Amino acid sequence: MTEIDTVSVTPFSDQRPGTSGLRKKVAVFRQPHYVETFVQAILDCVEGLAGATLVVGGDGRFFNSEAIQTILKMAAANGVGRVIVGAGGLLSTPAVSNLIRRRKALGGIILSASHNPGGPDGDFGIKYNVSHGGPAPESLTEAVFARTRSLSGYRIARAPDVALDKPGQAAIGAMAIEIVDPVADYAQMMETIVDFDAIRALFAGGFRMRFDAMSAVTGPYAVEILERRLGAPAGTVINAVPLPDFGGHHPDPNPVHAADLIAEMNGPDAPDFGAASDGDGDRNLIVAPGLFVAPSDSLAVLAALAPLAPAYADGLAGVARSLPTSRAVDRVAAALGLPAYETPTGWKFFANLLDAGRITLCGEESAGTGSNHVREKDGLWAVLVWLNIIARSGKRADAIMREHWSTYGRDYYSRHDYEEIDTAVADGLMADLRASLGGLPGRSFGGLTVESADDFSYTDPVDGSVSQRQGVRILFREDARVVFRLSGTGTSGATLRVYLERFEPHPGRHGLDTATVLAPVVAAAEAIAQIGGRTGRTAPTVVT
Ligand code: VG1
Ligand code: CO
Repeated sequence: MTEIDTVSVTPFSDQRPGTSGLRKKVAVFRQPHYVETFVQAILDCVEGLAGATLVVGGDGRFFNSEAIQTILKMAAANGVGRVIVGAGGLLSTPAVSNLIRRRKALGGIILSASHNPGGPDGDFGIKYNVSHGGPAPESLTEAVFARTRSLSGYRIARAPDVALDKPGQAAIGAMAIEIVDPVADYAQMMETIVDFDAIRALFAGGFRMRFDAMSAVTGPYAVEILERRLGAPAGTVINAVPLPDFGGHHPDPNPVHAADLIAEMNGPDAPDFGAASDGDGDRNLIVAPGLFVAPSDSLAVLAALAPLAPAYADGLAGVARSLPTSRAVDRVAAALGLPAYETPTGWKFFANLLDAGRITLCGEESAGTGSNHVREKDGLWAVLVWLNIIARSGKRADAIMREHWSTYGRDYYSRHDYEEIDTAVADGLMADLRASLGGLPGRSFGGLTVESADDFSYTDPVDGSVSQRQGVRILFREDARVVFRLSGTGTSGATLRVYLERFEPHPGRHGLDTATVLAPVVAAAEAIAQIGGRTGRTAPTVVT
């Protein structure tokens, strides 16, 4: 008999999940009972746990292995029937979503802080996904938060650590543990979605690609799929080995943190196609030779051309984007007669729409795109669909982007992040901004006149749930827009995100510098929110 310990704890007050699970400094997670309290709260709040199957895996960051051993022992002590865990403790976020669905699991626990840096001084995170494979809805994350503040103890099996280094079977007491190849099921799924033969022919013809896995979880997936199954030359995938500290980098696929890739793609002998993914493999960055593809534009291109991939050959049911994502995809939807939805930030809001069959594709400005094949954003999937589009259309990636702008117009887009600002200052800025909204319409800032201003509230069309205060959006008559919101994934101070965009219909003006086009919008945002005066910052921390 495996003995079960019941350990008494004093609850924590800071375990409210944010945009994507609970995310904190590693030092916070390493406090005694911290992981255990959060995991017990999850296990207490999900229904039907007894005898059920859970999927567990993470992005390989520092503390991944320790957390997984704790979760396995707690799952056993709480009556879980079976845990499917990735060998080495690795599973990308979309691979977890796929396994939950394919194996009809009750849910899954993903260990990741996604794009946040890792290592002993970095960040760690835990997120829970439900039976459809998507992130837990707010009703569940709020219930978990309430539980973390009230529980008095947790249950854990007294058992040795389980060897997870290679696929196989294990057990703790009556609970079966199935250690799976993290890549196999995912790679198999991709073969059913995109045209592998067409992409194989592309590579066989000398097409050159660079994929930066950023020393995070996507490395093994990209090597298996791009190099082994699709025949891309060895070395196509760089930084392919997952490291606990991501080699000291932020595994955040944007032009700032993927600067080497951008430089190579702008160089004299640039490959034909460049891509990168984030810590847990759910985001993607697309770079054409000499042309960075804004994630919002990538979503629009996918919406327009996904039917070139076998899984979408019959067309799309509809599309969705998060509030701060540019309106480029809306223009495609309008042209094709597709329903288009605008949701709050974070994938949990897309899951209901996907489940109800209202949309096929969705995405976010932060380089997350996905479809109804899982209930998470999926970095490598987006890269493969782009390759499929290139292979089937016979066009270069930069030509595809430019032709898209000619057809639909271009939404110049940029995001300005002000990181680690004082929380009280950030809250004050947002509160005053909200209070000022009523007086903004009709006022002019530089050459821009406010058309409308509101605080985005979302009513889920499927279950009727309401999510308020999801971001301040200001629309200008000149077809420009600013969105302000505070990040829900940061771990120190507050991060103010300012999303800026301006539409340009004329093809003769599609080759301009983004910063120049957006300068008046930046000035209007500053005049409206007084960011400099309030935060003391003269410039954003990160511009993407
Ligand atoms: C950020 C992004 C958001 C994304 C979220 C989780 O959230 O802006 O679009 O869904 O990260 O992505 P926030 O609240 O910091 O703006 V991931 O790849 O970190 O799981
Ligand atoms: Co991520």
